[in-house]
Amino acid sequence: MSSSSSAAAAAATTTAQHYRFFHNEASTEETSRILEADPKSVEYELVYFDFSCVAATARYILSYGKAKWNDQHPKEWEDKEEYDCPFGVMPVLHIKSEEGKAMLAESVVIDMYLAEKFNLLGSNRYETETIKAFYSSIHYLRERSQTRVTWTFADKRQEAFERFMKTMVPWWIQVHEQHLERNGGNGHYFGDKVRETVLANAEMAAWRESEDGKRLLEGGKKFYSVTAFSDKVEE
Ligand SMILES: N[C@@H](CCC(=O)N[C@@H](CS)C(=O)NCC(=O)O)C(=O)O
Repeated sequence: MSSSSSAAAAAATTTAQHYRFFHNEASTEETSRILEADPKSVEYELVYFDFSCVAATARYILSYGKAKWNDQHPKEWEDKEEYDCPFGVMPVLHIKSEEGKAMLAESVVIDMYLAEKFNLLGSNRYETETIKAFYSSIHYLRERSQTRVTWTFADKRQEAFERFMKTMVPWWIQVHEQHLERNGGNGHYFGDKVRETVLANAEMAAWRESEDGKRLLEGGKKFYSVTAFSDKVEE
């Protein structure tokens, strides 16, 4: 091996050691049993920043499901916690049972997992896959707004925002309104089994109104204020 390729290999090993892998001491079957356990028999720990954003849905579902859960906010992200995540980003969900601990990464996976655990993913395979499709389409709009508007060059942000609002958003709304109408205009995308709306759900409303819920929402506003149009940046 040449000295440059051995240096590259050493660097790759160092980087790899920084990130947590999905493998643990337990077998995949043992870990899977933790994931399959009754949600009432486990405790959840959601690791994410001190604001809402991509962890918001998971927190709502955990509240909805009256789960035993807590929020963990990394305090020394740059130095350490980053490396406790498989991909160096959060959220990460820990599921703790008497049998041990399992970890899930990626918000989409966490949200789907929790939705299924708390019976929010329909009652047959077709409903499940359709609900997932709506979720993905909503995620797509969020992802596009983040990459095209929020985290673009500061001097291009206003233009990017106007373009996004004039083209992408009306198109997306039109498509989704068609789905809502096609479902009979009952306020739901698909089916009519769950008639209560998110904000009318007592557990989710309580979470939203709690000190923690309000603090996390405010945290998001503060965090994203750095992406305000330059003449409106809050000091
Ligand atoms: N694909 C990931 C993306 C998550 C993500 O972007 N997380 C950001 C916060 S919103 C993060 O952890 N950033 C850490 C960093 O950039 O150092 C998911 O959906 O879970």
